Amino acid sequence: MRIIKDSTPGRDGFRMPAEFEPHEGCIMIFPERPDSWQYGGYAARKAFVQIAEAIALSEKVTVCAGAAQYDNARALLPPHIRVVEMSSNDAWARDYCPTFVKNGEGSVRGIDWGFNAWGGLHNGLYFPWDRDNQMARKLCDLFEKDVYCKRDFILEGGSVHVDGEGTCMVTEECLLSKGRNPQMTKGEIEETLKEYLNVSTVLWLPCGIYNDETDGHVDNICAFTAPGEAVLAWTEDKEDVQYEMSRACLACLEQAVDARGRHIRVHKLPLPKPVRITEEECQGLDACGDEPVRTPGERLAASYVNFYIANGNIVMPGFGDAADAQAKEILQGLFPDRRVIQIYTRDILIGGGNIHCITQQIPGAAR
Ligand code: KQY
Repeated sequence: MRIIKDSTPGRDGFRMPAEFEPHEGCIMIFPERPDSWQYGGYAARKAFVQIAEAIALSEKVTVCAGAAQYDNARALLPPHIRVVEMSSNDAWARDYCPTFVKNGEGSVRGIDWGFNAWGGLHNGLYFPWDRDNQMARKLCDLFEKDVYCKRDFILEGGSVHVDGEGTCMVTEECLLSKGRNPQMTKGEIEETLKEYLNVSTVLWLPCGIYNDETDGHVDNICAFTAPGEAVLAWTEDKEDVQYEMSRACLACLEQAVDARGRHIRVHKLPLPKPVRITEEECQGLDACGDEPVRTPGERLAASYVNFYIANGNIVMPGFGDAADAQAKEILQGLFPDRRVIQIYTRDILIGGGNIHCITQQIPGAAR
């Protein structure tokens, strides 16, 4: 594996494909830390296994597990899912596994962004994050992909979405947050995204989902479903603080023009009723340091937008809410060639994210 420090994907003709383009496979990390996953992570691991199995219906899945969980991961996951031992600080594959880019000949490389646990010493969610920060490089080695070193730029995979045709979508709340790249201007951040994702247009949504501890990752509020089309997390409840946030994003999308000169067709995806953590769930979370702790009644950043697009399936969250079925129906309509599988993910939501946050696709040649 070559570590590329003297060039960029843009210069070399590599671009980040959209998630709905063909995959070679998917990477996940087995959950373990007891301050993220309630009651030692038993229930979260069961949900991770269901998600891995659903994705493995149509593409190869590799699960990284720390030494302490390796045997358990190997026992819980079926034989066609590969398990490799790899240390990490937590299990957010989207955010610190490599962002992969591809060229016209189908050659794939990784990008190794800097990772500082969603805000470093300013408002990061745990310390240390050194093992997470090594993962992109280790995985590129494992998958035999050369890797662009961009560790001087803090970026999580969940904070960007691309349409594969020159457009990238981010939120100002996240990319301009003080804990990431405070020394850079908005223009400089935009130029970096253009150069590394090889896009010509960056759409800046104002914000993400209310109380999302990632500072409003785009992957929880809005996602491309096809070139020129996106789903947006939506509520009609004017009393909900999310109402104005989603409206502000809609207003932004309605006046946006993408890299191909298209107006974005926006599909509203209903939000579940506010999901709040219970006293009992809070009691199941260990305290492992000075990280923020959850308090009973705290609203969790539940959103159906946090789904994964596999080669032959959509794997989406369910919350046991009345809107589960409607959200599933909408996604099925938008992806008629892929069967939508809905998985109850409250135990992942308690950790601070959902299915998209715990998966990372590797682009491939054919579907
Ligand atoms: O991408 C994400 N949603 C990760 C959230 C990390 C939460 C740590 N408890």
